Amino acid sequence: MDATLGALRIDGPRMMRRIAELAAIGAIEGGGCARLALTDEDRRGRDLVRAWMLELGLEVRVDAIGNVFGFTRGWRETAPVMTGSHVDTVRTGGRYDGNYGVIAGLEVVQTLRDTGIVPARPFCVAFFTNEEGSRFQPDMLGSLVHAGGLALEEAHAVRDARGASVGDELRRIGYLGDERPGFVVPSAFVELHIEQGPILDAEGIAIGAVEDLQGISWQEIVVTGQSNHAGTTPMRLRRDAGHVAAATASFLHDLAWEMGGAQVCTVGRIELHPNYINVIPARATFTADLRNTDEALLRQAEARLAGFLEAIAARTGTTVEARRLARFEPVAFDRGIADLVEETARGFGLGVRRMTSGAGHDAQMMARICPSGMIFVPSVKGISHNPAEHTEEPDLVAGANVLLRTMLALAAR
Ligand code: HGY
Ligand code: MN
Ligand code: MN
Repeated sequence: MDATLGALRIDGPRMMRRIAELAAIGAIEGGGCARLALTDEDRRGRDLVRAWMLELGLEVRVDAIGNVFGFTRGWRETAPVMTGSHVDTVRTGGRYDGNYGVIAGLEVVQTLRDTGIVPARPFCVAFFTNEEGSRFQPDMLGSLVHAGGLALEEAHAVRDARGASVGDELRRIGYLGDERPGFVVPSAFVELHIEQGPILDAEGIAIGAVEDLQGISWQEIVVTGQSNHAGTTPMRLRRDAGHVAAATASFLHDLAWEMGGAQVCTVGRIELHPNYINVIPARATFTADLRNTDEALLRQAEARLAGFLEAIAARTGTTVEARRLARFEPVAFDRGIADLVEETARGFGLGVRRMTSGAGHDAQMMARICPSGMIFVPSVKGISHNPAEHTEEPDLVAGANVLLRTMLALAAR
């Protein structure tokens, strides 16, 4: 590698300034962000990133599911190397989840522009709609549609808890773009992201070369029982939807411990109706998030949950309806890209290890249409989806330098 390239580094302080500027939009106590997909805060975050893309001289294109792409010259003639992630957050999000990967991509583009280095292929920096899936399900909605995994009309028709649809909200915030989803297929896709788990931080390793990503199963479960007086109703006469929800949450917790390995189960949302201290709940609506690296074991966990719900409904005189919100099988990333990330990290003298992603990412959808991979940097104490989410600046800078070098190598292939 020639001396110029060897000495090439991103501008860390400039990248940190952009991360702070974006984090100020939808800022919440503790240094995090609340920018739920397609809300006004999300629009303001999108507008800022799009303005940066235009300032960098990128050609900005928006597709019909609101994915935003910033291209360097020549992308129509030669398939670009693409990086990207998301700028929507969970309601109690940190400032790095998704945002870091998009801003590091812009930093890569600016570094090359400032040094006059023109890669062998055009570059593209993208952010995808509704990666988090907090407001609209499934998660990774924009990249799923881009990869052809969900029809645009179906995605536009998805509604949030208040009945607002994705299509109407895209129109309302001005991001119902005119490009057809999937209008560009990159030569390769690589996503830089915080690990959001405890491994790199605990092992003191700077870079994760991500080999695969675990399967995800999301369901919404509605239990219908009967409201009754909390004082006068004997236990034998109750049809207590709240009890079923609580018992299922405990069952899933115990199931994950019993299955062991990579199995995780989470009941993240429970709503009781009518939700008063002295009224036996008539209805409980709750979510079940099951994940495993092994598809057969994930199916086993789903079957155990279905069996448990059937039995407890019969025992309690309640009815139970489960609705699938998201279901993605485990994904293997491109081995060659994982090797390249590992080699690039070592080239910088950084510690690196292969690993699996516990979280879902847009890269798992891009893997359906092109060679894709991910680069992880440590999350302090593994905390994420929490305003306290933190990654040390040297780690953020190291990750962006690995992204720069990896994208150049992919362009040269
Ligand atoms: O749920 C996930 O893994 C991702 O944050 N959407
Ligand atoms: Mn993310
Ligand atoms: Mn997330």
